[in-house]
Amino acid sequence: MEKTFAIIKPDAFAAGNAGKILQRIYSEGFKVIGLKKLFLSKVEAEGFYYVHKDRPFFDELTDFMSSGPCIVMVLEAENGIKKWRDLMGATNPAEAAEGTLRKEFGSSVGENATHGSDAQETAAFEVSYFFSGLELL
Ligand code: FUP
Repeated sequence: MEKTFAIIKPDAFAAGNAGKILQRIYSEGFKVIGLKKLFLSKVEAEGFYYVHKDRPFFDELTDFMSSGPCIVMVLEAENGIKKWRDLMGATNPAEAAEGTLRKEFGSSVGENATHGSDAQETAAFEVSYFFSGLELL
């Protein structure tokens, strides 16, 4: 079993799609190990996305991620990192496959409904950025 870190982003939360996304998470066979609602500050969003700090979209991305509440989660499944990224679909919802979360709930490359770790190292950083060990029992 492998853990990954996931976010239901502010666009999806504000649109009332958190329940439908959680339904998909369970029906696809993930175990939800950790879950909480947060309203990130700009500084907290910048710390989370620091790997993108030199990218042209960094300011827009961190403004968006701090624009409203989101749900952060730790998910577990066999091959969980890839499994969750496959369920999310391509970064740009316009390019995401039918049946993926970003296709169904995303509206643009920035406002794309969900986040998922892309590798084991990033998953470890992202889980520990938001959750303590006690929250993952
Ligand atoms: P992903 O791993 O699919 O979330 O995509 P990236 O790591 O490439 O990008 C992280 C986030 O930056 C995306 F979810 C949305 C945002 N982004 C933009 O806003 N504009 C871009 O051109 C690329 C990414």
